[in-house]
Amino acid sequence: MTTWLNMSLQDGASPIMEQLVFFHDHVLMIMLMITTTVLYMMITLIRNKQTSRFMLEGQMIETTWTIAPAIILVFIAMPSLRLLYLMDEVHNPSLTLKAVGHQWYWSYEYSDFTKLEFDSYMIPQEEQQESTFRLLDTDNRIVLPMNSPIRMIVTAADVLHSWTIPSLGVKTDATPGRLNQTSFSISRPGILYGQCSEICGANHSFMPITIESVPAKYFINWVSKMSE
Ligand SMILES: [Cu+2]
Repeated sequence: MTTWLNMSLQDGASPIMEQLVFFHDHVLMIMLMITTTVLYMMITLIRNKQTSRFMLEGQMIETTWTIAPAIILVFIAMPSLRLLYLMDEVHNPSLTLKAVGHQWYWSYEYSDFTKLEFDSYMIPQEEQQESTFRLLDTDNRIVLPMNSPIRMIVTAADVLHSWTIPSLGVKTDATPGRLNQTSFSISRPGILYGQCSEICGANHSFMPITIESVPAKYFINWVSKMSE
């Protein structure tokens, strides 16, 4: 989750998010390269008093400054497309979780098991404890096994919502009458936090998402306890 003074992205908790962070840093390096070059050129132009009144064209420099940006764009486009297609792929999921957005809470259905579904409300301020995070913790957390490919099905019951976990690199619109699909695998145990990311009404800020990522055997224990 985001902690104090964290200005960058959250640490990746899935292989895809790790790659997204690498890509973000890669693009920032290219931007740094361009901005320093442009800044240098602007400063030299301001400081230089010479003018070339009779120079109307320079074939070499014009060819260079047309082709160079095109090459730089290819170096951004290629890894970007790679990630786009990796994120789109659903790799033979071992579990499916359905999230339904409501005004203003999420409900979840584990469609692989019978009668395993629950609502997940934010813990109100009066019931906060030492261990809970204000506006981020829920009464019923999603429990998911780590290191397993998981398919998310996201939809809504009333208005648009958006199911988001920043550390997994997942943000999927929840639309009434539509099933959106996304997938991820969590690479470490822990609690992951997210919030609805579509302005969905008065309590939009108060429908957080919490995932408990646990080893597979704990997950099986949890499932058998829940379906008793
Ligand atoms: Cu919402």
